Amino acid sequence: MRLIFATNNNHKLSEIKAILGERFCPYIFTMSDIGVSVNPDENGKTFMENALIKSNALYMEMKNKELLKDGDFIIADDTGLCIKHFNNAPGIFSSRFMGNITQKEKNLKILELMKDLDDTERYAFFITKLVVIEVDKVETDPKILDFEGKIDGYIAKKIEKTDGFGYDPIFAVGDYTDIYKGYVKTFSNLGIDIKNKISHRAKALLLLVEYLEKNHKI
Ligand code: ITT
Repeated sequence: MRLIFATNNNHKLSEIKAILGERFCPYIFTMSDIGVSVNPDENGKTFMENALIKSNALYMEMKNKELLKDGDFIIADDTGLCIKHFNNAPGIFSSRFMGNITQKEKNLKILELMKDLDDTERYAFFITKLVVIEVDKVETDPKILDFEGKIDGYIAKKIEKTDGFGYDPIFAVGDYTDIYKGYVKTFSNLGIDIKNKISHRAKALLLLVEYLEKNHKI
């Protein structure tokens, strides 16, 4: 079995490896391990469509180059932060949100736009959609599976720590009542080990693990 991840995001990849842990190490492959590279336009209208675009691009590339093997799983992760106050934006536009500015600038801009909001108006969630193309036998049509992970939280009022990636410094886990306790649990504050136990990505990957175990793939 090979679990081949269709991502160009190294932060994401290192989280995936840490979440799956040592047991899965021998089975995890990156695009560069396989010697291929795809970077399709993520022009779908949903997380599911974008994850399918990415996994299918890698599947087709490997098929055309005759690199597929029986027992391959081609996996894409499409993730986004959805903020209620912005009608669930940035959502599928999480990487393109606010155009060509740095992630730090994006995070600061979001805090600025939300600075007058009441604690109860700061709800947000992270969602990960995994689309998995299961190649049982190279010569037969593959199966398409999908798994989802979601975590509720809120947008913090200030950045205390910048560890992690993307929106980690401003997304806090839990609900706004935690704000009153003075304990803001942003993913950056919690640290990567805790994030990887509870995150949207961890939840989605654990469903994949359950599938692999149930079907005796591992
Ligand atoms: P690939 O499509 O190559 O996997 P990407 O960076 O485009 O990489 P996504 O579309 O899934 O991946 O994610 C969009 C952006 O959302 C990403 O660039 C980060 O800024 C942010 N993001 C994704 N996962 C995150 C996480 O766990 N914590 C914080 N921000 C995250």
